[in-house]
Amino acid sequence: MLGATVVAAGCSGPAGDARAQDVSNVTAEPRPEPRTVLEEQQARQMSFDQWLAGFRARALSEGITPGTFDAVMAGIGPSARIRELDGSQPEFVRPVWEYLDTAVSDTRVANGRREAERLDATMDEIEARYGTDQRTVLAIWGMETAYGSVRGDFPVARALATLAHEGRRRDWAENELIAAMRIVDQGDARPGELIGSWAGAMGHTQFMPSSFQAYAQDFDGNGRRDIWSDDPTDALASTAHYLRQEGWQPGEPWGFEVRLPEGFDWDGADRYTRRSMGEWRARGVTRYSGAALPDTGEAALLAPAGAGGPVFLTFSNFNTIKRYNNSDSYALAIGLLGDRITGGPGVQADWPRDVLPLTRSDRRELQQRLTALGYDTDGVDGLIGPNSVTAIRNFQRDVGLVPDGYASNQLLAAVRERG
Ligand SMILES: [Ca+2]
Repeated sequence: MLGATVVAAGCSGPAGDARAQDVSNVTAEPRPEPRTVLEEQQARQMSFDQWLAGFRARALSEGITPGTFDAVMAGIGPSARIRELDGSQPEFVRPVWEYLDTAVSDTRVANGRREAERLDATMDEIEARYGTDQRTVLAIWGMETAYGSVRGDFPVARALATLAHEGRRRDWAENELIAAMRIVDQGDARPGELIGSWAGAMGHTQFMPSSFQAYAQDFDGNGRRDIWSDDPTDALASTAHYLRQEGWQPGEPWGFEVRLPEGFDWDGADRYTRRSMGEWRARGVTRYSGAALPDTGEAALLAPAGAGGPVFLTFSNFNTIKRYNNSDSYALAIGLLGDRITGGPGVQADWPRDVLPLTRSDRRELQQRLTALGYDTDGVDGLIGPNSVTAIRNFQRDVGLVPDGYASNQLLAAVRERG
């Protein structure tokens, strides 16, 4: 979802903030009296029609032709299924290793190698034109739609109309719907071809309509920017174009796994701060193989499961991948999948599968307890950001633990022991 800010389980792709769902902002509307199912349906249907009338005026004022508006919206009503999908929020955080087991499965690697071979010449041409690493483009395709095999079957107009009518992200959904209509007005797709995910992401690499408007490419030169058809050429070129425009640095890696020395200095070593290779070398960091770090580039230190698990240096291209889907786990999966497609080893250190990440309510408890103990987390929101990481590290230092800042079940137990 291009432009997303948070990953929800089960969908991904350039899909704007449909997945930028913070459970703390979701509140049920008060219902003074229960209504019958029929009354509910009538009330909702009426308000949908009211919404549609207002939205039609807005879309036409922004240049959508009446014929396109009416063709795209013909027979469209709200979808209970989409409302349900939009409202679901997982309480339990999936450990990163479980996510990677699925995301970078042997099957996805094998299928990626097959596609890399099949599309070899096309991928070379796309990389030559846009400068974006083709392994990364292949990996995004593999992750978003299993190389085009699961491209979504929701009518995008219905999905976006449901989300706009529902109201929580009305402006966003209306803007995307207008962008979708513009695709039809421009002749790139017919109304019935606007098919995608429940959140409105379309085609092989799951572009939102606004991302399509900004970045889609007619790479095969047939006059249409076609990201929906069985031929993935335009979609892959569009993805390469997107990444390059969002800052891809040709020739730089996304990152790689590293090894830390005994007694590693964790001070200022975190996922937020990029440092030179010289600085990391001075702290004793090597490639996982033991080989020296490269001479150039700047990278941050990512320890997704704390000091007891695999550790990576991540370069600016890692953050560019996150422009596609703003999640460290997603970007790590893309990097690792691309590596493995081209024969790389994948993750080499063992994951600490008994040290679990905390649920959202556990994270709140951790923040409350740390703050009470004098380690200020700057609020109790259940999200572990830089302030919480600093508080955790200060606590860890004071009690003699490795100050990796990782909010695990073991850390929470250690905090509970001290009050
Ligand atoms: Ca084309």
